[in-house]
Amino acid sequence: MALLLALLVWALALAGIVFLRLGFVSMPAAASSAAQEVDSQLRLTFVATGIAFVAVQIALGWLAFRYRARAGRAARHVEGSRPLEWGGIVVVGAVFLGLAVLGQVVWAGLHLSGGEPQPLVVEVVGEQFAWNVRYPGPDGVFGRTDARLFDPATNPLGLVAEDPAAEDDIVSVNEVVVPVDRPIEVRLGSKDVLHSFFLPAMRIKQDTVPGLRVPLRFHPLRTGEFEIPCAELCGLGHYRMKGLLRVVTQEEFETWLAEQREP
Ligand SMILES: [Cu+2]
Repeated sequence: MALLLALLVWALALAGIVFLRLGFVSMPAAASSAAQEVDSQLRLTFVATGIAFVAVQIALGWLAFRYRARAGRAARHVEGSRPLEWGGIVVVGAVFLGLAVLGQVVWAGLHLSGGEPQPLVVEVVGEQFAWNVRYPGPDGVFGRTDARLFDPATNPLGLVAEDPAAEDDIVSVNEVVVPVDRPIEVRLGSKDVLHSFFLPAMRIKQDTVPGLRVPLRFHPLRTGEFEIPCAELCGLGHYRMKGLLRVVTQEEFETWLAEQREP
């Protein structure tokens, strides 16, 4: 019975490892430099916790077998060991703190540093249930907006027509187009409630908050189309709130921009 229990523990641990290794649960391929950093940190965490997991499962199975009840004598009672317990606390604590500090360094590099110089700036404003996307146009300046001018059909961002800087602004809905291999800064906002701008392939996610413009930076390394789901339950239509990020070549980007400028 004890041997069976030990074998079961080991079989379950092995099944878990095989399940992970075969890639039944895997993230979309990394598509930005930040994603690669996040993935290598995650890999480190998996390796550290994986080694601990295997060691604990082996020990668990072995102890279940070693201290089994035998005919004629009761299962052995173990008092515990102070040095062993303290050793465990120190080792586990050191591993967790070490991983936390390393992870924090990656996080700070992605979110707290000023980012790369001269990013392409795009504004993305969430609303129930769409992403409004705005480019500043040739002048590089976002024109003024006014919430009283919001019109879902003709002026979703409430651009002020009298402002010369607003004249060349380009607005699209649910489609963010950016050139590959260039730093991008998305300025996130919301018209109504909390939404969350999620780019799984870039490993970034940021809540959008009414009244705030929150910068989010990434650097796409390959072309392709990437879904931008809203990752914050924001109302009845939340399930259908998703945009598309298209990472294209510089030439394709310029062509697209020119097309958008035509009235
Ligand atoms: Cu939403």
